[in-house]
Amino acid sequence: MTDVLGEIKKFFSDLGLQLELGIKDSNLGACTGEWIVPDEKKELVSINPADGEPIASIIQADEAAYEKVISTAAEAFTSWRIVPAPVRGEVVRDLGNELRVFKDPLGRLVSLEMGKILSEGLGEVQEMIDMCDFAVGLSRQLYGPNMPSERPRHRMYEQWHPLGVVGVISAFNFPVAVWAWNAALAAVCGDTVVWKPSSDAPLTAVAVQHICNRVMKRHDLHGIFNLLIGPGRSVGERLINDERVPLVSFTGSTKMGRHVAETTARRFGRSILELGGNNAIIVADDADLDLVLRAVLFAAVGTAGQRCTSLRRLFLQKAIAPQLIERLVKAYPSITIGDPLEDGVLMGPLVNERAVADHLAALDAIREQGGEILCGGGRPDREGFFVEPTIVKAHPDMEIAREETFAPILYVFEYETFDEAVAMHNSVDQGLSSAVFTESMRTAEQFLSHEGSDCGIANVNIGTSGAEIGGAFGGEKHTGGGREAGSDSWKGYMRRQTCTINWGGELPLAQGVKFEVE
Ligand code: UN1
Repeated sequence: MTDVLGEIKKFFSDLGLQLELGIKDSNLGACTGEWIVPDEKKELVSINPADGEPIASIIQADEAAYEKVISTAAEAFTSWRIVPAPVRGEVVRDLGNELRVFKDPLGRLVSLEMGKILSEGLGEVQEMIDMCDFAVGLSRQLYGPNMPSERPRHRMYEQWHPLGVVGVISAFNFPVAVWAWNAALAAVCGDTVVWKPSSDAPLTAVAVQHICNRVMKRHDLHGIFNLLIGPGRSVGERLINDERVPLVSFTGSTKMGRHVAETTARRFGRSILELGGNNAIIVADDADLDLVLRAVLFAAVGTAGQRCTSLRRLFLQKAIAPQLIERLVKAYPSITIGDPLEDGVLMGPLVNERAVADHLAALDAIREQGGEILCGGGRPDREGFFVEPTIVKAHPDMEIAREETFAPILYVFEYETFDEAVAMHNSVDQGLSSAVFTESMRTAEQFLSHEGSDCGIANVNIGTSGAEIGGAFGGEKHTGGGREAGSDSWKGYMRRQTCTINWGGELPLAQGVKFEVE
């Protein structure tokens, strides 16, 4: 453990930051390329969730730092938008290459600070790199279509323009990858980015900002990637209310997302929302149960159940339910829980004490509502914010199973007909990720059809989590409807313009309207 911290400290000091506790002018939370020292020194201590001990502290942004960051980002936009998109792509290429250099220490820092196992910490940095690569290609493909005009000697087409300053409010569970989903796209689209990361993961954000600064310096750029660390109720609130920020991309709870949506909409700003999920797998009686077992373990227990895409509900056809439940209940206790940076550990801690309290409160609700805890349920006797992964035999009337508890709790339901399973599956408020396990083409296609899953993501013989960046990521209903990362998500970061050009000598009106002045 000490070694790992030493290594990470070295990584930070190589970047020019002393990773220490206490108020230090080197540990700052606001940056435009230059770090901003606020007058008011409000400390934020980052805690290692694996032992509850402080790692280092930073000074949070105050109001003056906020102003400096937003005005710099707005100013930088006026010149960044003029840079041709493929040239912007070159800058993002360089960022991806720099992330390759720092993949290992940054991945370790992610694990240290928020508790996901190292393989997932490294995977998260890989997701950032993939996103940069994707954005580089995209920088030559920001296409708009052209349409045949109904009028002679007229031409119609659509083009996409940069939007402005994009606010990115990210969550602790993917502390750096979700920033990259937004930032890499926004940057090639010609926008500038202001990032308010989660207060549970400030150090990873500071590290990423240092990496951005190195790259930006090489290109003699300033104010494209900006950082603002501070509480949601001050920094976040200002950001969502700020008319200079035409788009806010928010990842977090449905409750906060509703507030972000309402606030941005009131000022005719835009929001991209990635909110709660209540993801499920339906297992048909013809499924390959070996595949199911592996998929369920990763989706339900991976990241300690703290992905938006984590598996929370499992619908089992009655005929195969007993044997699958038996195999799951046998497999769960063999999952090694412990320090996420240690080899062989599959599940680290939850992010903080409040998350543990939420897990325990959900267990109380489960017992009250008639759920049967088949395994887990407790809190291991060790330091840090650990809980046991839990399987619950649930029934459709359990209210608690309709909520997203950000913890490794899996609700298992039985069903008879596939239609009944789909109805139960779709009966919750959230609509992020979903999957079916079956060997039947008919069952799989029904699940993927409009009569099937109502989610933004629908998989066959793959778990609910671990999506690739190439697809658009997001969900329906109370998940907020936003789309980030791949496919045509980039359109959310630009403004569309429809252009009609008359190159003839007449002025015909559309729809055959005549308006002749004698
Ligand atoms: C999230 O939990 O907010 O599909 C994002 C996945 C990851 C992203 C999760 N690629 O599980």
